[in-house]
Amino acid sequence: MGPGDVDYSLYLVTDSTSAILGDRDLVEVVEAALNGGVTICQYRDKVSDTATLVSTARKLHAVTQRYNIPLLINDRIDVALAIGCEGVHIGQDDLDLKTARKLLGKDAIIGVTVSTVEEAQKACRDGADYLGIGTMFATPTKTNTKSVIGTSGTQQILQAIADEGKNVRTVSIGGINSETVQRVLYQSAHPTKQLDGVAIVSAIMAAKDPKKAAEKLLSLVKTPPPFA
Ligand code: TZP
Ligand code: MG
Repeated sequence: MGPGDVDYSLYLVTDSTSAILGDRDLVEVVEAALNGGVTICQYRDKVSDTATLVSTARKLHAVTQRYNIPLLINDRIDVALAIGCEGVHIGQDDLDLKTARKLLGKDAIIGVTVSTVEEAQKACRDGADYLGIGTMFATPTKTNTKSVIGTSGTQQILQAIADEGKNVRTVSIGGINSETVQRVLYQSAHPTKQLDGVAIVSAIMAAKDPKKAAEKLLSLVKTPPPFA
């Protein structure tokens, strides 16, 4: 699977904090979510040490490979290289995209978080495969976000990407759940550039039944809303 073939419809971003994971096993929760139809997964772990990151990433990769979906690592190019997974997701304060590309190669999937038109234009020009556009809505999962941009800010960024003329894929992130997902997709859409999917942490990871939560979200992503 090359970077161009990726299905971004339902992008699971993991969380290892007790507030979201509780005492459940991360790999089991992720596998349940994959069973429910998650199409791409990012291992995001701000609490574990490097040795734990590598061993957990290996376990997650064994599972995502069985489901034939890509596994990306948040922030840590070294961890992605160590386990040989499909790519990384980097923020504005992480190792820069051009250096990440040099280290990981042209076949790696590299995504970048963007909150502004300027950040989106730069990431397009520097060769991002996809952009994580956000923060859509304020969320307790990430409180140090620079900006909450809503559907109108997201639409402006989609327009800028369309103007760049590059085939960069896009997902929205922040506060997306089964109540908000259709509004996010349809109110953000620009006439020539729509979101390819939604990235979700708590609405799947903290759900009592992550499989059911993923199933419901995927069906909402695939269904035009009543207000379209
Ligand atoms: N980046 C911007 S918001 C966010 C990240 C990683 C967290 C999204 O979490 P949730 O629980 O889906 O709102
Ligand atoms: Mg980061």
